[in-house]
Amino acid sequence: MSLELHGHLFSSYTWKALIALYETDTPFTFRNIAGNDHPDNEAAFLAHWPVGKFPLLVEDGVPIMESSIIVEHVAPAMVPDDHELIGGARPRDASRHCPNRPHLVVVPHAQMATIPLWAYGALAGVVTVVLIVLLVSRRGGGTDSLQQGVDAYVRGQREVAVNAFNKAARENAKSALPHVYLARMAREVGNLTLASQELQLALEAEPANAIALREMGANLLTQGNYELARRFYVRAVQADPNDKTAQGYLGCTLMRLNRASEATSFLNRAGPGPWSNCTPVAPAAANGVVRP
Ligand SMILES: N[C@@H](CCC(=O)N[C@@H](CS)C(=O)NCC(=O)O)C(=O)O
Repeated sequence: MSLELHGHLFSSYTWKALIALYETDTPFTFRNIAGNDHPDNEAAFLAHWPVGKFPLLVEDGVPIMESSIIVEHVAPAMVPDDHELIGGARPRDASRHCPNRPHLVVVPHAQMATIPLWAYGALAGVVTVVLIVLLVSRRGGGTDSLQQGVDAYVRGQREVAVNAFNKAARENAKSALPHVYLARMAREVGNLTLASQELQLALEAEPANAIALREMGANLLTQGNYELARRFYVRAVQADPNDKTAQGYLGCTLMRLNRASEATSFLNRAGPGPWSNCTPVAPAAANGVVRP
C-alpha cells in the first residue's frame, strides 16, 4: 500500500494529519506542496484535489481529503467515542480557523523558486531580534527612567526628577510608582490638586498598589478629609498588612475622627513614629500638626 500526505509544514491542519500518522507509526511519504524540492508536488496535489485545501492523503492513488477524515482513516483509535464531542470539533475544521492561512495560499511553484529558503530563515531571525530589542527596551526603559527620577529627586533636582517620572509613566502605563512620586512632589509644594490627579492615575494603573493607596490617604489627611483618608488607609493596610506607616497614619486619622480606641490599636501596632503625636483634637486645630 502506498500512502502520500500532501501538505505544508506551516499548516496546522497538515500537522493534525501528521500527528495521526506519526502516532500510529504509519509509513508514508510527505509531499510538500510549497517546497522547492519536488516541483511536481503542487500539480499532483491539485490534480487530486482541485479545491486546493491541504492536507490531502493519497492512498494507492485514491484521494482522502479533510484533516478529520484523514485522522479517522489513519488512526480511528484517536477519535473519541463521544459523538457530541466529535460534533463539537467538526465546525473547527472550517478553513477560516486556519491560523496560518494568509501565508499558505498555494503559490505557483515558479514564484516559490525565486524565494530561497535561507531568506525565510533570515527574515524570521530579523523579526525575532527586533521583537526582543523592543521588549527589552520597553521594560528596561521604564525602569531606568524611574530610577533616574528617584536619583534626581534625592539630589534635589526637582525639574529633572519630574521629567524622568513623566517619562517613566509614559513608558509603563501599568505602573503606579511614577505617578506616586509625582504626587508626593506635588504635595510637597502644596499642590494638592495635582497630587490628587496623579494619585488617581496611579490607582488606575494599579488599583491595589499599597503605596498609592497610602499616598492617597496622606493627601486626603493633609486636606483635612479624615473620613475619606481613613478609607484609603484601610485599603493600604489591607494591601500591605506590614506597612507601619499606613498603620500609624490610619491610627492618626481615627484619632482625628475621635475614634480613640480603634486609633490606639493601630498606633500601637505601628509603634512610634511621626503619627504618635496625633491626638483626638478638633480638625481645625489638628491641621498642620502632622504632615504625612
Ligand atoms: N477543512 C480543512 C481545512 C484545511 C485548510 O484550510 N487548510 C489550509 C492550510 S492550514 C489551506 O489549505 N490553505 C490554502 C488555501 O485555502 O488556499 C481540513 O480540515 O483539512
